[in-house]
Amino acid sequence: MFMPGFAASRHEESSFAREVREHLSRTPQRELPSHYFYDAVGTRLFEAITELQEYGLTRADERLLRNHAVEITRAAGPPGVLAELGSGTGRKTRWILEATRAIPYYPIDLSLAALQECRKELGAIAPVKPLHSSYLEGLESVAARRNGNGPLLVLFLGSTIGNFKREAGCDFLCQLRRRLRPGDSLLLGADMIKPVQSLLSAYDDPTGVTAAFNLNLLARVNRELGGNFDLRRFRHEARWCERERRIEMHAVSLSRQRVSVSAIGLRFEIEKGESIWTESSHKYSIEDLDCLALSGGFAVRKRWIDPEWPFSETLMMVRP
Ligand code: AVJ
Repeated sequence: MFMPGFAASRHEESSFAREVREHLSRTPQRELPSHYFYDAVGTRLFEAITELQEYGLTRADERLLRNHAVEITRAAGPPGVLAELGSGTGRKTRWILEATRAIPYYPIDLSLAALQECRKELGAIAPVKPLHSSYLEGLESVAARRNGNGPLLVLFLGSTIGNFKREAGCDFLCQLRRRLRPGDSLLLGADMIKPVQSLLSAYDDPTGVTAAFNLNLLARVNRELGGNFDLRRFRHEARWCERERRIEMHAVSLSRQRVSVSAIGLRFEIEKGESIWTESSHKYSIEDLDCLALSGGFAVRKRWIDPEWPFSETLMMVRP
């Protein structure tokens, strides 16, 4: 297994410190970067979210992949190599792998535990070659090792693209495109625009699982960077931003209070009602996705949409 893991983990730690300092110091809106939600606690809380009645996103993604795996792989080439950005344990990818011959599968993720589980679960279906790295670095390694194995299919599922600001999502697709060649393809999972009330319930469920997921980011800063956030003096809030067509999650301060994060030498005061912005989940229309594909250097080949919870898988081919 290729896992230049330990150097990467140490690197990861210091970038956590750096990014937290930079984001918490932003004015007038303090922020925290959403990709740090997924420590051991956060990963479990996210798994619980995916089981919630109100949060249909992950089930819709899985339904589409399960029901259309054969069609997807056929339309993609069929592929000779599979890579997945942010694979986690690769649970959703089983059907795609079962629909292909035993082609090499490169799951790319920052969680070593998830990659190990992935290899254990899927190793019997295909040769699994975990890459412990960021998305683009991982894709770079895949490109370097693909040999003459035929077209590469890249999976970017779960509407992770939604966490990027629209402009950054577009840049990201261009970066991705640059590491691919004609004949390669990308399967992009994206959550669609839907009635605001159902989105607000999905991101502020009545059992409070999403609230715990959100506040765990403050808890992680406490645990790993010597922060003193008093979690009882913050509340979870999910907001719909109509202009940007996104759900925003915030941790709102319930009183004026002082916060310090000793490992990064940061102290600040936060007002009652002031928030720390922790996540954006952008929602897409069909036109948004067509436009994203085009400006990223891809041509849309085919699209599947779940009727129960509007969610889309868009298969796009690299344009020469
Ligand atoms: C895993 C990024 C797709 O934005 O819906 C779930 C994370 N945040 N509930 C999303 C999340 C709040 C999720 N993604």
